[in-house]
Amino acid sequence: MIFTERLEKLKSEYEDLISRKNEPTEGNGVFERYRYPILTAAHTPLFWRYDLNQTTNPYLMERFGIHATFNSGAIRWHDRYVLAVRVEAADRKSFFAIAESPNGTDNFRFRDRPVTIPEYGEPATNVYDMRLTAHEDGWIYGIFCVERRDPEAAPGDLSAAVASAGVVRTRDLISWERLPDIKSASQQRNVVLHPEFVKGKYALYTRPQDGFIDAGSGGGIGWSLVDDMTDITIREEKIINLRHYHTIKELKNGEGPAPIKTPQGWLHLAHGVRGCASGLRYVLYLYMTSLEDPSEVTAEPAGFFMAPEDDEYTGDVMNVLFSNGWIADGDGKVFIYYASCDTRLHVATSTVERLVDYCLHTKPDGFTTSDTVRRLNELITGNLR
Ligand code: BGC
Ligand code: BMA
Repeated sequence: MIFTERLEKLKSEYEDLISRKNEPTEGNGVFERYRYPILTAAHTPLFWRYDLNQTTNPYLMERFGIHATFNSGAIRWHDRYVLAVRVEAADRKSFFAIAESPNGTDNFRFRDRPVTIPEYGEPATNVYDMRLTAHEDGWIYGIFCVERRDPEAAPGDLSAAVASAGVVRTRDLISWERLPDIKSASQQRNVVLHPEFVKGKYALYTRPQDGFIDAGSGGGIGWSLVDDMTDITIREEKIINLRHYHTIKELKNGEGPAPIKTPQGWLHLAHGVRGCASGLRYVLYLYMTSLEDPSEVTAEPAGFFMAPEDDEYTGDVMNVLFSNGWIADGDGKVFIYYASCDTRLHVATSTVERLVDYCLHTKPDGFTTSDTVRRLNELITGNLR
């Protein structure tokens, strides 16, 4: 009896949560946040977490812990907003699962099963942060981080790991073909495929790094042209968006989702990381590159575009906003899918026009405090005239 009653209660609470209407909050003119996160661990189906058979689970206990739902790739697919979500189980392993919504801001539902990604080589200890790109060659590619323990780690060092980039492709977001991992002289995280051919080649945003955590001499977001997605070796890598002392991206930065094409140039969303007493602080920033040469930066507003606010500060990994998915609709509306603290997934909305206006009319960082004061005074002078 208790079993049946609890199950009914769980089911009705779950349906209420999944079908809850979301609403935008007053924004700063650049974008609007939404009242509720769009996906949390509680949004994963009950039949992922509970054994629903009274004989084998008389106490109706959770048998499989889901810890978090975050950093998701995003794509518009027919009339649906589709996310490839990083779902993390209680055992710290993450995997991908597809969730879809009819309107992009609420009613996201997970498909019945997570995505099965075939292994390539040594089985991965963990996979995460898939970027989805609908390429002009007709395939949808997913590039994600593959993490394995460092085979050269000292016996007592259980943290040393190696990050590389895994590649899958699909035509229907149902069956996924695994392609060889990307070969690169350095470790790689945050590798993203540009949606168009450039000089007849596939173009990749990369993020070379010296160690597993440290970007080290890897100066920032890289750019590399390759011939064939089924056999990628990163040979030449040029750094197109550099890290910089005393900025929001002093320690690390990385491309978010694939850029959006606009009449004024490619619009990019990225994350920047700095160190502070409480650890690493991750924020989001925007920049633009040229249509003729997508590796040439044409605009970059100073500072962050989005940083954690209120509840977004708290979670598994504090002080983190991260995004690897956004969708631009035909009418110019943009849905930015961002996660807070490696815990939950949110949406913010804007338009291509507003984001481009923000990029072109927000002054770049001058790298000194007196330049910041000069920019502020310029604005004040205009307003007080
Ligand atoms: C975590 C990632 C994190 C990375 C670097 C991995 O083990 O799963 O979320 O970005 O370490 O800190
Ligand atoms: C990383 C990313 C994300 C994560 C962030 C904060 O470097 O790749 O997966 O959100 O750290 O933990």
